[in-house]
Amino acid sequence: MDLKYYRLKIPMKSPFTTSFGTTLDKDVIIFELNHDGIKAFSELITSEDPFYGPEDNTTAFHIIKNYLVKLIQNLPSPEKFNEISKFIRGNNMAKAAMEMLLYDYHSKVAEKPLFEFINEKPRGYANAGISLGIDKINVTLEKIQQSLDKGYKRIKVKIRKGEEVSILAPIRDHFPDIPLSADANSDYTVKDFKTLEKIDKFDLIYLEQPLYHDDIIYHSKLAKILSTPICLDESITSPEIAENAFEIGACRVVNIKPGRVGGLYNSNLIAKIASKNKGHAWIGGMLETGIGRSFNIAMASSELIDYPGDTSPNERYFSQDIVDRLFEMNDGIIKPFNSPGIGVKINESALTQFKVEEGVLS
Ligand code: OSB
Ligand code: MG
Repeated sequence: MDLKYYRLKIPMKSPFTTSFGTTLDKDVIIFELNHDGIKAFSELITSEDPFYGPEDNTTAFHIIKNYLVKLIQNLPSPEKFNEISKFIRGNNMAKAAMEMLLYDYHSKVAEKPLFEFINEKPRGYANAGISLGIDKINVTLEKIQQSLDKGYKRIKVKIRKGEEVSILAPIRDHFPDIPLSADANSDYTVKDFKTLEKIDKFDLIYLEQPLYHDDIIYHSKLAKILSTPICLDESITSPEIAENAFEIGACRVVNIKPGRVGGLYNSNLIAKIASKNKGHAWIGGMLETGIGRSFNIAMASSELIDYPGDTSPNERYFSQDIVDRLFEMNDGIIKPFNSPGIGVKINESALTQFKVEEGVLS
């Protein structure tokens, strides 16, 4: 088994601002496995800084290089990998990069498209929403109109403390009836419940991760006060926490990012937990390249994923992506590729253009 990595820096089409910072370039690590004529890929969803969650590119790469590479030498099934990597605590994003590499590999061995390989109930397509970063309000209004024209099924906007009303009020004035949500990326605290109550009048489908990145208890208290349903993103790091979050009423909706929960196996378990609790699930994103995106779209093509996700086609993020095939969206629907595994590979000229480092791990 040969394993290589590439570190790339890819310019984003436009800056993406959240409550925790602005992304101008995508600084990403891609893995490429070669074995017996099969080539598999995966993408690490961490970024340079630990601002979304506790891992970053450096910590995750350390875990992969010094702990996880050994565990995938015999190309275990993803389920088996989940089991044998449990003794390494946390570090889900690092684990997910290896787990998804195994999923791509094994679905290629089985000669099945990934969306069929991983989903017990494949729907065959993903419902697409868009996540818009914080901008001047006129820019946001214009981007919303363009997104609606393109067919997106749900608009999500980023908010931050002190700007919730100045962002959401003009949006609702201009677009009274659109399916709208807001994502705070953990910007509020237990002292802000009064402020958060102001959000109820905007009739959002849900409010995403208002409080602490690792909390479910305060979210369950907030959920009792708000009429707006709560969606958890950062806090849901395992199927067990998802189970608890639904049980105590901390959320009615869950944003599943395969990279945040340790991979696709856990993503499926969490989607089932949401459904069992009569909640809702959708697939989020981390501004992935076409490699990570193809895993997200495969996962989003399951019947268990009932809400539109942050799964835009490649062109929304990059003028030049690093893959040989691009997703297309029609009427807010994106179809996964119908060839084995993720169905995309690296475009060599884009790789040369954006590569800042490469190396061999095995
Ligand atoms: O919280 O969902 C988030 C991007 C980076 C970090 C966190 C988040 C996001 C997004 C973008 O909302 C989703 C996407 O389009 O990939
Ligand atoms: Mg989020």
